[in-house]
Formats: sequence, structure tokens, C-alpha cells
Amino acid sequence: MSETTVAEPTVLAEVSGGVGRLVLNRPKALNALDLAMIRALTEALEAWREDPAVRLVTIEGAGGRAFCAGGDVRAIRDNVLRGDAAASEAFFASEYRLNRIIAEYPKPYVALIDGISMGGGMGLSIHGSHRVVTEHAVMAMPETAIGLFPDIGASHFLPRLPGRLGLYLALTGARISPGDAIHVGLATHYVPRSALESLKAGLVRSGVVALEAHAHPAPDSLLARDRAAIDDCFTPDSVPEILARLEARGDAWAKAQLESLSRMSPTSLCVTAELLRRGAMMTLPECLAMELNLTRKMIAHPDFAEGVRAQVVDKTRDPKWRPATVAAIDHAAILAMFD
Ligand code: QUE
Repeated sequence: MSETTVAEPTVLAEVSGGVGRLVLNRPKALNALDLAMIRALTEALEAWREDPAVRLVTIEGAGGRAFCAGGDVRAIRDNVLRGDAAASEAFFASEYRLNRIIAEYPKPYVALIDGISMGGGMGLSIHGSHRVVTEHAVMAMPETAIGLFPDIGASHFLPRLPGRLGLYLALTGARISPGDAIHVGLATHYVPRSALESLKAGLVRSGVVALEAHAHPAPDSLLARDRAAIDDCFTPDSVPEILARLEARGDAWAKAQLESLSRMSPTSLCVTAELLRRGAMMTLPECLAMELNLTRKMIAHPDFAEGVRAQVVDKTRDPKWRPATVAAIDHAAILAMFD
């Protein structure tokens, strides 16, 4: 006798007690976003926009390890290697459109971040009205490690963080702890995992005021400790100048930053610094349009296929970047990518 396997949906969307509940349900891939998930999330949010049965929306990740580890860069790399530019374009355009829908959503949108939230996962949470982190939340924008750049509206929200934190996070891909996330405003409420079920019941019972009733004092921020050094070394908008400041500083912290930056795509680093410089003066829709244009240039650059190979596909963590050093980057070629 043959067994029939019914594939589980990768996004669960249900309405109950006035709450529209979204669950990212691809736990084996750490809930990494593919185009079908982006479409399902968009469809649910559009359907709930005017639906009086939905007072607020929650979004969470299934599986207990990740909220969402990012976009499906493995599939995008496959598209690139097959020469299918249209498929990649459809992915990024749909993803950024969803980011904008979340940013402009007329009802409370509560992200419950109880695990890894990187790249595309940040885009599903940061633009919402309420961002809850537990002690298991780990945030980052790690795209310079795969020859890409911080997208999903990062060129809008990162330059608006205190001091030079945004550029530091964008270039180094540094992990942001729950305490950091609250400290810099990326998260709005700290709720321990053990209180999440009670919070969800409270959201059904009384709406977003339940957030205040369940919030605990945030843990200490590690970024706050490093803030003076970050602001000092990451003041320039130019990557060669930032590297020179870190070299001159020369302490253990500066050496660790230089080590991180030495592993990133030099092209990604220079593109990212220029991206945040421009994004500081632009609206979110303008930033998303700038990022969409930049994806076309960046995924065609050899560093993207090589970076995803080294970090995600083969996991050899030995990308061979072209050019291999920041010193060898032609600044005019970086600027041309923004045309
Ligand atoms: C840097 C990144 C990403 C990454 C690893 C990096 C990224 C991303 C993924 C990822 C994770 C799990 C998956 C998947 C992709 O890994 O953006 O398909 O199942 O999405 O070092 O930027």
C-alpha cells in the first residue's frame, strides 16, 4: 500500500479571536524565504487589510530555532547560473513589495522573534509596528559575506540607527543580541520565551496593550559597550578610510573587526558603504527601488555565486573574491552599479 504525503504549507495563515496569525513553516531551512512564501504572506496581509475580523497581525517562525534565516539565496544563485534573470527579479521585487506593505500596514503588525532573524527575516520584522525579541533572538545583516549587500530596506533603517552603528552592522555582519536590538530600537519589547504563549493569549484578549504587560527589562547591550570605538572607526563613508582607522587604533577590538572585514567581499563592502550613504537621505520606497536596481548588478557579479557557494552550498567558507582586496577596488566601478 502506498502512503500519500501531503506537503505542509510553508506559510500558515489563520484568523482566530481577532488576530491574523502568520507562521513561517519551513523549519529545516530555518524558515528561509522563497517566492511562494513571499506570495502567501502578501496575499494574507492584503486579504486582512480591510477584514474587520482581523484587529492585529502576528508573525512567527516554526521549529523553535529560527524566525527566518534570510532569503532563498541558494535558489537565486541557481537562477543566476542558469541565466534566468527574470526569476531573480521576480523574487526581489516581490520581497521588497512585501517589505513596503508591512511598513505601511494599517493595523498593528507584531513580529515574535524567538530565534535567528537575518537578511530577509529582518525585512519581515523590522518594518512592522511592534518587534518582540526573546532571549533566543539573534539578528544580523550578513550579506557582505555572500557578495550581496544589506537589502530589504536596510539602506533606510540602518543609517537611522544611533551614531555609526548601522554602517558597522552592515559592513561586518555583526550579530545583534536581544539587549542590543532593544537598545538601538530594532526591537520594541523584550519578552522571555517562557512568556510567549501567555503574550499570544493576551494579544487575543486585549490587543497590543498585552505587550506592555508581558515585557521584561532588556538584557545589557554589548553594542552600547563598543559604541565609542564604533563611532570613531566607522565615521568615514569610505571603506579604505575605515580600514585605516581600525589599523591605527590597533587594539584587540579593532583587530577583530579587521579580521571580520577581511573575510567579506571587497565589492560588497564598498557597495554597502555607498548604499547607506545614499539611503540616509531617501524615503523607504526610494531605498527599496535603489536596492532592487542594485540586486541586478550584484547578482551578476561573480562574487555573489561564489559567496553563496562558499557560505551556503558547499559551506567551505573559503570564497575567492574578485577583486580580492579593498585596495584593488575601482571606486568608479562601484558608483556605476548605482546607475
Ligand atoms: C550570509 C547570508 C545568508 C546566509 C549565510 C551568510 C543569507 C541567507 C542564508 C540562508 C540560510 C538558510 C537557508 C538558505 C539561505 O545564509 O542571506 O536557503 O536555508 O539567506 O553567511 O547573507
